[in-house]
Amino acid sequence: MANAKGLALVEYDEDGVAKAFRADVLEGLAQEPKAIPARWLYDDAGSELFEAITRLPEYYPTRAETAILRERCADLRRLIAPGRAVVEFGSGSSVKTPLLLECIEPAAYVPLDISGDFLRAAAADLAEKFPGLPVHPVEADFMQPVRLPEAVGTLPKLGFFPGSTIGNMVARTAVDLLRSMRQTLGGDALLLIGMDLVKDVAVLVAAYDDAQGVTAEFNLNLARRINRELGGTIPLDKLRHVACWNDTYGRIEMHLESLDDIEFEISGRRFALARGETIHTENSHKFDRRSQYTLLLAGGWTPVERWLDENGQFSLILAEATRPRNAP
Ligand code: AVI
Repeated sequence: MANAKGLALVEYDEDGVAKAFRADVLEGLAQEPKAIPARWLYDDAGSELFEAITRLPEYYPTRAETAILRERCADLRRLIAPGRAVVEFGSGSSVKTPLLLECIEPAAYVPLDISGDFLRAAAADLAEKFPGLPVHPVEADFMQPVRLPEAVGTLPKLGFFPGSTIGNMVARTAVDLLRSMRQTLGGDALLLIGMDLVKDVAVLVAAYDDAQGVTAEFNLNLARRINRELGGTIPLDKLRHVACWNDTYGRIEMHLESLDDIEFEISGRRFALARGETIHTENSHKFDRRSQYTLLLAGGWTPVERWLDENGQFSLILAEATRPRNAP
């Protein structure tokens, strides 16, 4: 679905619920093992909880990536010429985006996000911090190619995809997204992408199962959202948050595990969970250099430079849209 300007829009039903949310939940709970796409964790409450996660002592990715942006400002300025439109996939966090914008002298800033209220708040915040910079927020599902506002049509683009959000996708979806980003951004684009690294399992698990229980709240908020928006009757006190390392796929998995045999309804459909059964709610893949480069190349992006933080926990990669050429 597109609006008059040809921008991708999220479709809502008459109750104001995203149609795809209902479809994904009903489909995901009818399959075995049960799973719901992680993007539905981010309603307004989920987005706020995620912001709280980024400040937790155990959650190193945000601090590490922010440190790279601070330390590598001169490198970024050298490799990214002024005058690009920065297109951020997901609306900007309060710290990272300004660090980038301060570094590279952009001509415009275009945040893309599926969560409209959060998007508008983040865009207003950025516009205030950078009074001379044109800001064009676009409410869209960036998993599909997005037609950007005409105001930035002729500018060369820099895609910005921080936070290792790419790690929340299985390889096929990640490649589809990278290809679609290339289509959104054009053949002369650059992409600056954050990717988390494989490390000690205890460090990883602690980052997704923090002592204060904020990540547990973030995960349980999905069940709360289902109850509120889809008329669900999930007994929330019978679910617990689980984070575990899947070594085969190189990822942290989040699940909601049932503490009992339970039954509930969603949008008039009945579901059951046996005690110990889980709903898989998120993957967070961790990478090494080879797996990163393979993924980027498969998605149509050629790595230009790669930086790590001083503890070697997280990486930031600058890549350019791969130009068609003969190769062996
Ligand atoms: C947004 N994304 C990169 C976070 C991550 O680390 O995978 C989401 C998250 N889930 C639990 N904690 C953080």
